[in-house]
Amino acid sequence: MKTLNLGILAHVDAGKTSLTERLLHTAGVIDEPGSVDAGSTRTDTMALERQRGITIRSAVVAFTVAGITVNLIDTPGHPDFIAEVERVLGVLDGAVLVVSAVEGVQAQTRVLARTLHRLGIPTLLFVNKVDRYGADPDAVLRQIADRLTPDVVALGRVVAAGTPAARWLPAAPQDPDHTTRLVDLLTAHDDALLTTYVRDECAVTATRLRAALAAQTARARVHPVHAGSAITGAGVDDLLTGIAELLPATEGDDTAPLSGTVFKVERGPAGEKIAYARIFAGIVRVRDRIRYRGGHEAKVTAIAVFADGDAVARDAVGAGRIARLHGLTDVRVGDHLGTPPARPAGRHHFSPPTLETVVVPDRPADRPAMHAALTQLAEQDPLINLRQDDLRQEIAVSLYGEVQKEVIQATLADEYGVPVTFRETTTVCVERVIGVGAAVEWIGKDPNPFLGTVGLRIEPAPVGSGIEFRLGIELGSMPMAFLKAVEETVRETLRQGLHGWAVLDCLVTLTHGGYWARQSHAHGVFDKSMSSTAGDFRNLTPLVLMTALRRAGTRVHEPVHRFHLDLPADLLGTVLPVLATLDAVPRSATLRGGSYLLDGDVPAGQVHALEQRLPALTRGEGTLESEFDHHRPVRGPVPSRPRWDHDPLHRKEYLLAVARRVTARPER
Ligand SMILES: Nc1nc2c(ncn2[C@@H]2O[C@H](COP(=O)(O)OP(=O)(O)OP(=O)(O)O)[C@@H](O)[C@H]2O)c(=O)[nH]1
Ligand SMILES: [Mg+2]
Repeated sequence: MKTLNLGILAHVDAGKTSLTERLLHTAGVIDEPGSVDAGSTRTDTMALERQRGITIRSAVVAFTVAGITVNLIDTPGHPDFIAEVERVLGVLDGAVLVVSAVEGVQAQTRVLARTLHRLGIPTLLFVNKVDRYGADPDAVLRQIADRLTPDVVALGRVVAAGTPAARWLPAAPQDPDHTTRLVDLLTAHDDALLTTYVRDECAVTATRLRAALAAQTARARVHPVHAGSAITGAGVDDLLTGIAELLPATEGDDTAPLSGTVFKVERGPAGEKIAYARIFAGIVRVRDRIRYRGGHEAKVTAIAVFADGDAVARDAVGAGRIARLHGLTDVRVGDHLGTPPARPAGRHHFSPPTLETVVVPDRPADRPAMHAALTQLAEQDPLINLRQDDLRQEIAVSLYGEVQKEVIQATLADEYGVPVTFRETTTVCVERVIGVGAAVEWIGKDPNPFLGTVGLRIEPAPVGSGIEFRLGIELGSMPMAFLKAVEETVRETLRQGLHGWAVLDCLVTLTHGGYWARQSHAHGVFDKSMSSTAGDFRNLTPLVLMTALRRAGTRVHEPVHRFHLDLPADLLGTVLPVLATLDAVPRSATLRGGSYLLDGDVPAGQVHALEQRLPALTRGEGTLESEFDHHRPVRGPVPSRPRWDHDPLHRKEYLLAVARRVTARPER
């Protein structure tokens, strides 16, 4: 049986969870669609999700349509939970991008559309909420073409938009206008179709066009647009047909070696780990031992797959499917099972968190429990970083925003029984290398306390290029283990630059390398005082690199968000001076109807303040959206971050070795 792993993505509140319910209902899995407002949906199951009416975690439900098993992944739309979207992207065969017919294309819609496009994920668009007052599906379609992609085609139209009686009328296959629109779009990407059409228009039948549409949708070249309402059900049956006919369901190869990806890790009632994995190839059976992440291996103790709205226990799960696997004790989000899949997980698709806060337990005795709980949460959320400072007994988490902070607080209190508060939220800056710097320490030459020669040069690299490590010495001139130790330590060291912030985008070249080969005494005992080890390189590299970095110099940059502010036109004069006090810089202002649309830049650290002031400033009528855009050099005093305990420069071995340096080293 074919499977389609389908993500439902959208800006917050566009109606993803409601649409998921409606699709389950239309597919015949549930008698009555649940309601977000009543807290009765299949996918918003956390207490917090039900209380707040927002999705926090992604969830999987399945139904069958036209002989295809569709695993539907409902994702959260709030930008604070983008990590949840991030990790499902790698397992999708297709997506439905939902756009509200009232609010139109929103900030997160653009972020998601860009990412889906970059990853080449076949995507249908669904213009939802056509029944709501103010819905304007035609205007939204124009916005989609203007702001998301011109390669879209509506497969029908809405009548009585903005009323509860709104309906979706699918275009008739022979409708000449519709045919012209389809031909225009499809021939732009398909020369064979164009040639046939030019020779004989009649040869391009409606069936042929539909097949061409499916083929180009599968290649993510074009995006069919449906519209309707998750609440009244208008247009949802036609969307279901589109999902089955236009998106590429797969039939994986069960006989191939196992290859899968873990995209979600949950804890069961007894605290055991449950991994959600997409199996790309091969088959997993209960009691199979499977390999994942480096050398880890574990036995699968139970398997469940998704079917007809439920998770059902199975003895095995085959290629193409999504399964819940029990028994993989050390598993983490992003782990590959068996052979790594053809589609590499690669870099993160969205920008990393730009805020950070120190978490403080209300009861000091809860510190170990809080630490364990936060570690578990970070495991479930690969974009959350924990930074721990043993000296100060503090732990900090990185954050996307204030809502995520509230969720962490509620989760710690409700699920782990650990009430906490947060210190003030601070901005996470970065450092960029500004010049070229080099340094070298020679083996056996003071003040180098380690048995190794390391020379490094550091220089700036283009924005977004990451940290590149190059060998400026012959590959064979040092054992591989030592080279690896240097490279790994370079990357670790650059997590904290001269001011304590992560250093981005630079090229580091190993210019010198040397070691003393393994030496033994006559009686065969390894003599550490005469033989280089990987540890020497791990300890020496930070010293050399930091000296080189100091010579190169860095500049601290702060994260800047692009904001989109919609406010009543008469208030522009009141709002502009406030923006200035928050260091927000408007880039453009467009008058649309009775309101101004302001686009501009605002430092990430001021977004929350702006959000808080907005209701009072705009009589509650203003709306603000923002997303991370770029880093810019900090103006004014340079913020620095205290160095944390994983800092290689503070490592115990290093301090011990330096101490040893002052005592005599054995003569060679
Ligand atoms: N009138 C109308 N209301 C809708 C429709 N779809 C969703 N809603 C309402 O819009 C609100 C948000 O719906 P959700 O389904 O939770 O939206 P979501 O996209 O899942 O939201 P997040 O997961 O939090 O990003 C709820 O109050 C729904 O009842 C629709 O088609 N018509
Ligand atoms: Mg939702």
